[in-house]
Amino acid sequence: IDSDLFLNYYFIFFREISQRTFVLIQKAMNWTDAREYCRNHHTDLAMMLTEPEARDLWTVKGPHRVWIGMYREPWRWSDNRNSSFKNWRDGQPNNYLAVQYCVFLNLDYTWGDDDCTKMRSFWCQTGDKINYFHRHISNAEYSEFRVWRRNSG
Ligand SMILES: [Ca+2]
Repeated sequence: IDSDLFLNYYFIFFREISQRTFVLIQKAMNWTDAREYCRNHHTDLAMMLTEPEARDLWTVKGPHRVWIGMYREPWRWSDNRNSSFKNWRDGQPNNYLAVQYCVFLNLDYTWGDDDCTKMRSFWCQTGDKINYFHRHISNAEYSEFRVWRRNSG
């Protein structure tokens, strides 16, 4: 291998943790199709495991009764995580007619359980995912990077 050519093959590696954002999708879909849509176009249906996470949504107004990423049995988030945080409206979940296995968000951000086949708008979330990527760097950039590394400990 020619040494000059060899020295040009440096790569820099990045790890990026993107911030989560909630995205309202104003298309009516059943819960399962809504989840599929979110996974294809974003990350997943919206999940809020703690009150602070739920509050991120309280600053925006969505329509009434929008699917979020919670279902059962037992109650769990779309990616199978569990959380003690719940925000049920009084009297919910009531599993009315024994067909209510999916969760929607009311205008006041409380939750209700409902029939998963009902067609509703839904909240997706995007981000909250670790991305790894790399980029080729020139010999000169590599030298600079080494200096920067040395100076930044
Ligand atoms: Ca209900």
